[in-house]
Amino acid sequence: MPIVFIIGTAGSGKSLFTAAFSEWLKMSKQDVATVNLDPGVLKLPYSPDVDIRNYVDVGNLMEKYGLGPNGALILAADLIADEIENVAKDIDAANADLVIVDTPGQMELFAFRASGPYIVNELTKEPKALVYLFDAVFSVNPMNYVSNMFLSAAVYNRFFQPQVYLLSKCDLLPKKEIDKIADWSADPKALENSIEQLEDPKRLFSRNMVHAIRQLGLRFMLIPVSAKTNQGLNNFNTTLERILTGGEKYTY
Ligand SMILES: Nc1nc2c(ncn2[C@@H]2O[C@H](COP(=O)(O)OP(=O)(O)OP(=O)(O)O)[C@@H](O)[C@H]2O)c(=O)[nH]1
Ligand SMILES: [Mg+2]
Repeated sequence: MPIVFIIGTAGSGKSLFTAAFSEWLKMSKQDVATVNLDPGVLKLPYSPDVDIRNYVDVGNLMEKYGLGPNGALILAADLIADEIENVAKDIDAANADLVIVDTPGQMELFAFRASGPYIVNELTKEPKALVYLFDAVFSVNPMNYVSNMFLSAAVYNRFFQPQVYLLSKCDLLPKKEIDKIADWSADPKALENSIEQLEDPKRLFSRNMVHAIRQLGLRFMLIPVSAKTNQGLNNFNTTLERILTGGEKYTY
């Protein structure tokens, strides 16, 4: 069964998007399973079919090793790799046609330690994709947007898997602003224009960053979505189906 990993900076909307998209798929009778890979999360907006917290307990780690919350989270992020067989077994038992994986809150614990790429590579040999969330409220500033592009390129460099780019929480901005951010992803010149209009002396550096990214050949279209209004889910799903199944539905 194909697997999609939801990734993004802390608070970018990974968990709520996992909830909204899985519910939306279920409404169209698609057979989907959700996986929580965040060992530190206390409350989730969905009931995961597979939950890493059954195997890795951050509270226990703090007690057992005398760690603070951050140290325990780092240890937990490393330990989830040891549980990959259990997670794979639970995913198999869920017997769905598509698996959505909600990754740990702090992206660096997943993307920039050894366990994340190991899990993505080893969990399945079936088609997979990463979904990278750009938080719309953060990305509305062109320099923040450029920083996020760089982060997403760094994530791509770690996983080397097909990556889909979402503009999350787009219900929080006026349509005009959302269109502007989407334009930046479609047209680097539009992004450069917005950067040039800034008074900020840092804009020269941002402009050079845009050039560097263009040289990497990383071109992508941001898909605006909202986990509150379900806007953009159809569009996103079509893109995902194309990548994971060559355009077929997951469930017939
Ligand atoms: N308005 C609005 N709020 C959202 C949306 N998605 C997420 N949020 C809110 O943003 C906050 C963070 O959302 P989460 O889904 O927990 O984000 P996350 O990336 O899983 O966060 P961590 O795992 O804690 O790093 C919550 O208060 C959500 O209610 C959205 O589409 N629209
Ligand atoms: Mg989360």
